Amino acid sequence: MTRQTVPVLEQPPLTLYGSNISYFTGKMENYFRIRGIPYHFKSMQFPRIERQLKQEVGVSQMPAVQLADGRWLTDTTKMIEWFESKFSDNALVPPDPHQAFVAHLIEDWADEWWWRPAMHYRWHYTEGARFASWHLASEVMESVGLPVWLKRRFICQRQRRGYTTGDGLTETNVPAVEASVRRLFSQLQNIFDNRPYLLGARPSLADIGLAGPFFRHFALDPVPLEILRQTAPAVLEWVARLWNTTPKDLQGDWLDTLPKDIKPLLHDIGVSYLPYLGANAEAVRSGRKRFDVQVGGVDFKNARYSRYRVWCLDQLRKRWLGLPDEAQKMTRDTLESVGAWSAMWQPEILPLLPDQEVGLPFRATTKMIGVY
Ligand SMILES: N[C@@H](CCC(=O)N[C@@H](CS)C(=O)NCC(=O)O)C(=O)O
Repeated sequence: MTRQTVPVLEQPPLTLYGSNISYFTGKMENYFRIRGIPYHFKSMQFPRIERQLKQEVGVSQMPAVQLADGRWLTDTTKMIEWFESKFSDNALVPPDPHQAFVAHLIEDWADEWWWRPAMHYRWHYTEGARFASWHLASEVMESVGLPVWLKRRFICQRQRRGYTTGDGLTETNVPAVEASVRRLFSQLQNIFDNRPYLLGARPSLADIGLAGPFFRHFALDPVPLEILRQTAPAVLEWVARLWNTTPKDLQGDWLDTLPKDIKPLLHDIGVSYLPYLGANAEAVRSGRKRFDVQVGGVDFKNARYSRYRVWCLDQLRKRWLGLPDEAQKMTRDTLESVGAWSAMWQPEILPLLPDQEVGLPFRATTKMIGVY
């Protein structure tokens, strides 16, 4: 059978499979809306879909996209990059390569670093766990013929074991993790009090990345939502603004230079996220599936390894290496000024698998975290 040659953006609506309370499904929906790419949303049905996803894209994770021509895609970062390659305007990345690097860095940090705290707020507090377990039991496990209470119990245990208490969180470090979330809220409040999007009067990949933790977690789950209402209403406004952003909003101005209020975010990336990525890479290199790491004043115990995040660090390095000379220097100066430079280069050699993730967005080698 020959493939259709209709350009992908002119094809009938694609199908987005996921859950409508999922981090990465929400990120992808924000992207599609901003770009005006029509899609149908369908809730994944577990466990049935797992086999199909492994067959079609290599791993079982959400979201997954099926194009009208039948092809399947996965991984929000690489899917967005792929869809962006079909547009000629490069509208979601600032033209200044230094700011463009920062946009990609923030997207990566939003995807990988805020996942654990987002899962914590959902699954640690009774209000969050009740709401989300009921929702998932009736949404993505609808077709499982078990009592709802049993499905809810299974879901709570699975998520905690995989992503919260089973991924480095302890009674002792939870206060510091929650303090880091409040700090993020206040840094973003400061930014969105002054302008509509992170890097100017128009959305960038940085905003789309942060839609992951915010749209379907911090601004939805009862406990962080109340903190946002009380301490960071401009962030709530931004969440709604982003959801209401359409292609006509891609005309606004970028900022001439990187604004000062972005620096505290970069500082936190430098003291927490990048050293964590380095420690994870060390754990993978030495074959450890669990590791302890102290970053940004938080002591994580028995965090799960992630091969995918080794690749994320490699992607960041490659992106910096691909910058023009002047932008390399400027970016290095910025990262040095906030203590985020040297951490990006440790360890020197990264333990990647052969051809790791080269097939994305059509085929993934690894899941985000080494569990399930
Ligand atoms: N890097 C992937 C991560 C996707 C991901 O991990 N999604 C979560 C749900 S929001 C998931 O499917 N987890 C797998 C599981 O729990 O088995 C992306 O950007 O799409």
